[in-house]
Amino acid sequence: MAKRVPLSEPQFAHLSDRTRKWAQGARGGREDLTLTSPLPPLSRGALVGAAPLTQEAGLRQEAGRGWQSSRSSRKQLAGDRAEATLVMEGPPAGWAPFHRVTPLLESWALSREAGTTVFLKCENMQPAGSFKIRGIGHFCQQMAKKGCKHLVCSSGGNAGIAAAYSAQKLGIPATIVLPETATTQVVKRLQGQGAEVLLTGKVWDDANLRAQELAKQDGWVNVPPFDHPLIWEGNASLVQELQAALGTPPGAVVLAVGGGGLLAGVAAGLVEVGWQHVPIIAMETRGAHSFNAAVQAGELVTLPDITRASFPWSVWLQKLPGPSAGELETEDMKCAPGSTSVARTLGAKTVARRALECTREHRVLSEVVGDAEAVSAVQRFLDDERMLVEPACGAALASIYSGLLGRLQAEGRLRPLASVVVIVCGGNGIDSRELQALKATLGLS
Ligand code: PLV
Repeated sequence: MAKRVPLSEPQFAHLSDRTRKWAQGARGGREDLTLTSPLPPLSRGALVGAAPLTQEAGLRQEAGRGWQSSRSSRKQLAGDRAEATLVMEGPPAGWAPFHRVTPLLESWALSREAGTTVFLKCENMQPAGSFKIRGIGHFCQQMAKKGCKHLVCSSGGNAGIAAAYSAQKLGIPATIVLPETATTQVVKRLQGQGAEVLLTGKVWDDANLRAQELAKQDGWVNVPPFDHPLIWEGNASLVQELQAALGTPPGAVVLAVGGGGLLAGVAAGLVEVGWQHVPIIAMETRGAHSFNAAVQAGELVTLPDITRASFPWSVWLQKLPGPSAGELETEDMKCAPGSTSVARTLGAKTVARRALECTREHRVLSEVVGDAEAVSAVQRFLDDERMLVEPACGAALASIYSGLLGRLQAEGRLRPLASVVVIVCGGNGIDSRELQALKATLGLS
């Protein structure tokens, strides 16, 4: 066990109000908080209170520049005479997180569109091109510590790039399993990062089965793109950065949902920073709307397919278990004949159970937009902000460009918003030619 050191005055000063109150309620003050290892100077970081969901977690240091937090911090409480011992076992020196603190930009163009202040959390600026590096980088570091010899990750693209990037940093070989619909630029990028690339099946779920098989080999570890507590923990760092940048809570957070790892991480992060009252607007494209289907059904739903080339008339639902597909189909879930969801990286047929649970603990508005709205949002965002993102991210941006945010407020489903944060989740599966092709397919000029 490492040596215990008391928190320094500046470190104590960096505690959030909530955590300071907790510490004082527990024993009284700074002297009672001890650390097993000295913290490096807190340049930007703040110690923040733990989520009630993860009481074990005790305190956690924000992932500021250069130092990732107390993954196994813990507080020991003994009835009324609560004794607080903070045990911080940060990763060894040199194990800085792989993700960056991303800019939070106020967007003039989107604010004008939304009629309220819109902040863009620019996850497209992460080294691996999307927010995925937060959870996956954290997961891979933890696995490397446990002696993992080979990482395998099934992905729609971005999770794979994050896993390959992490593997390269850790010096561990990686195999990335993608559906056959993966774009060539994603495959090339992965190969360029030294990963072995396998193409299997039509959608992510097919690739996932293959990855699970491969992971049975000795020393291999499967990197789940969205369904694991470490992934949510890593993704939660995004909210800690929002708190550090904004200070006060935004009116709402808008994000895209694929398998629900971003949603689960953001929900946990909001609780951690005491912003659990902030609603989340969860966006999907029609045809990749497994979260919306689950919310409507009140339980997990498996979509039989993601793209609808072979399901031209409706999204047939295969509910597990329960009423027949027809009974569950709503107007919202129907899609135009022959249309195809282009948000490939939102294509998980079933969301993580945790994503659905979040709706019971948190105010989550599940909304679905069409492909054309997502792609048109990509184009408008490119023109407005000069940033090119995937249709998966376009789904989140469409909440503003399609007027959805205004409608939710007009219908009274959302209070009038003083500000909103849109998570620009990024994405690598796009370039100017791909955008042109998508627009042509969807009949957008
Ligand atoms: N994409 C995953 C899952 O695909 C992947 O393998 O890349 N925005 C972007 C740009 C994404 O790449 C993803 C997930 C999401 C949003 C949704 O995140 P999630 O899965 O955590 O809800 C099948």
